[in-house]
Amino acid sequence: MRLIFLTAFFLFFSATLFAQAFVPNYDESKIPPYILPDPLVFNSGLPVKNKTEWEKRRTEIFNLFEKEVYGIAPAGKVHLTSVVVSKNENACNGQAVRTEVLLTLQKDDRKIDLSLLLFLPKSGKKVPLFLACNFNGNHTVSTDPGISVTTSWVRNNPQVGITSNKSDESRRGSDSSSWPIAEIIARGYGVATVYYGDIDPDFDDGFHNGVHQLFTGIRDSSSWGSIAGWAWGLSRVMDYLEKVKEVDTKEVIVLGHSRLGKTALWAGATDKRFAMVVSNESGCGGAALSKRIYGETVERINTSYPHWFCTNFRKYNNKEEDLPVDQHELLTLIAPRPLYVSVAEEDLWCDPKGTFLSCVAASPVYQLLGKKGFPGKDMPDLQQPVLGTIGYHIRPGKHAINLYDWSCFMNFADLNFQKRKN
Ligand code: GTR
Repeated sequence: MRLIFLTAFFLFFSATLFAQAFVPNYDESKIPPYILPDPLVFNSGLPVKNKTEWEKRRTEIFNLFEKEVYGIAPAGKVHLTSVVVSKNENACNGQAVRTEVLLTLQKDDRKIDLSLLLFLPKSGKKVPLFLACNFNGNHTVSTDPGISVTTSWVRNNPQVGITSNKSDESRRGSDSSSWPIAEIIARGYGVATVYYGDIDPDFDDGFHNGVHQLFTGIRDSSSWGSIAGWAWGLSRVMDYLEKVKEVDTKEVIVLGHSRLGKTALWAGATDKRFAMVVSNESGCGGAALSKRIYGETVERINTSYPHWFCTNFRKYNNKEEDLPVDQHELLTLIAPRPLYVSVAEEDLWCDPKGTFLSCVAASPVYQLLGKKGFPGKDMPDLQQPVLGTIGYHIRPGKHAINLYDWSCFMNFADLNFQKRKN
């Protein structure tokens, strides 16, 4: 009897373990045959023939992404107030003005605060600006001692001494290699950043904190997840930037790395005020094609991060073939605006090739809209950026955002904003 019990227990235990073990596919020959939905064919099967028809088709694609992937953000408006908290007139060796602004978003009797950090070159002109969330708090992006240490929830990281979900002074400047602020300023761009945890803390709490708490409606399977929340927060920052006289609001670039690269894409899709989008190593649920089933999969991302997407997205766990959209169509939602997508050679989890193929498959929409789109059909060599209306590079190294990446983003922005002025 005992033996039977022990055997049954062993079998159950190993089956559970087996079910949990996830082995990502990194073998191109094991990619299943797949058909990508055509962004230029209506759900009815009819072709999209011109710009006017594209706007209707865009709405179809947008609705699918809202309902099935990221979730629908509530339509209600919030009241925005701002207070300047600190200013350094001599940031970046006197080249920039650094400001911290406390933004309060209020809806009825509920409110949340976002701390916005802004660096603007002292050019005396309206400047183009990169707007991006940061991962660990504003004080981590620069060594400037005047930047407030975030008091918001942060993920524990015992290796660097964070054990009670609070950051501290020791983390000041710890992410500065991802934020080459002096170089960005020297090239004439401003930078604005907000800690993504201010917008929505990155853990699954059933959507009681962050921006979700501002709206009290009943949630369903297509309600917004955290990525949609972060993107919505970036739009509220844009509401504020529209009032900053030094910022050229026709040249605001929304940028993000990794989960925040997914966020930047969704922000660009939901808010056409973003004149350009940059998405670095955004992978699954970002710029990489899901139907290739290479690296991170839909099931895997929904399991590790159940709060990032709407619950409808879980219908496609291990059923990528049933997805009514794929991520190249997310890119088409940004057309005709310039879009730059970048990857790293060793970051296979993010599927660099699937990201490239996504750019290729988005290109016909740009072309229909009279833009160059994505030139070429072969993966470029390392550090050979492709520069169409969609730009792309692959660089050596791992999952990160560094000075090389930023230099490419600025080259691409220079090019496109120049074209706009000519
Ligand atoms: C990973 C996740 C990726 C990517 C990354 C990040 O763990 O699987 O989708 O978003 O995190 O944001 O750093």
